[in-house]
Amino acid sequence: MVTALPEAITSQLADQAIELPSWAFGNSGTRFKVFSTAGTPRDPFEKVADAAEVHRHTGQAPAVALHIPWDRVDSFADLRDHAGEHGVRIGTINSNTFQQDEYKFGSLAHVDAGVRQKAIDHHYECIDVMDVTGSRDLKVWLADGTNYPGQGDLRGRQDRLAESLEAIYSRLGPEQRMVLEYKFFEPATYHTDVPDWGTSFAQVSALGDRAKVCLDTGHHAPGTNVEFIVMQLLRLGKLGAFDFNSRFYADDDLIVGAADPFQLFRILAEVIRGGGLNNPEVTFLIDQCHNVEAKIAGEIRSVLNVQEMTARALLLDRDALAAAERDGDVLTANEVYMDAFYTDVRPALAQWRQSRGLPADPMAAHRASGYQERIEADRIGGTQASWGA
Ligand code: LRH
Ligand code: MN
Repeated sequence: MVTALPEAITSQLADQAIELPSWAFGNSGTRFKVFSTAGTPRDPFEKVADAAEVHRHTGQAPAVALHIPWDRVDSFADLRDHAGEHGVRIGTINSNTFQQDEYKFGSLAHVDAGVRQKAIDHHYECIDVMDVTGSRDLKVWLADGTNYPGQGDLRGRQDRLAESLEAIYSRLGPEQRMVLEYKFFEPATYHTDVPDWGTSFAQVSALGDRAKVCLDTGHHAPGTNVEFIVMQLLRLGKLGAFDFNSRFYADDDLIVGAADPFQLFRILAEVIRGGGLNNPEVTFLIDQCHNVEAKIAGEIRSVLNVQEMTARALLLDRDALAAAERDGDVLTANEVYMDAFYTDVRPALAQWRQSRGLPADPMAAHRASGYQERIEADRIGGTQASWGA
């Protein structure tokens, strides 16, 4: 355990900004059930207010990512200003071409030009939203794929996807970016058109400098060395964003660091090694669903897990690691690595937060604020927000 963190570390933690997903504040679930929860927002304005509650107590979550159409409003200027009044801003805009009948056999990779154009037009709508909210990133995740061998021409789909992405990329403003998210399966079960980092890298590299890869930590085959992919994408200058969460089996979208804290530590160690921490090129976004646990508290826990593991990874004695590597001293190298992981930074972080005028224990502060009780009392009636799947 460390009682205090050196300024060299706290200054980096102070700059760490973690984007929250608007959809984590709405109801979500599985194909079996989407549970409702008292106090759940009924609209994007209430989602933004809940995200601001997380930032109020942690000081590290200054932006909220939106998902279109889940967060479609009459005036995005009003939503932008509402966010500002709550001390946060609108971040990444996520497109959605996975919930309409026309997209049964795909969207940007669909064999029918009319369906592709519909999907491209949806991304143009998202870019229009970005123009109003001042968002830099358009995040594209596609459910496109097939369920049976022979169902689709894998090569033809890649070529059509490339064409569609080019049309979208060419509409971006000079300060705007596209981040293309990959996922090895689900909902498609035989092949997914953007299944891995290599495919996303190939597609975004063909587009240009303002197209990058989005790495969702829950989107890899079991046993994948995710931190190796982080290292490589940073090395190639193509890591644009993280979707942080954790999983035991599939794309569980659980609280980041909950299922595998050591993996989160290893990922953050490569982020720091590769110059990805507090790098404006690399967005830290949380992408989770709180199916059974309290949503706002769940997001606070998530921000704290990323912060705590970042602090531990910043404690890594890289000179000792390099020396051990040079000497072929495997066990010493691993010992140095595990020392940092096993170092309890929580008391030092609590003290540091207090020194910055933030609550030592953000979770306790949230619970003491009565915010959850207030929204449960106020948000009666209306339709609770959800994925609408
Ligand atoms: C797909 C995904 C993607 C989002 C959705 C909410 O699994 O990770 O990032 O659009 O979840
Ligand atoms: Mn994701």
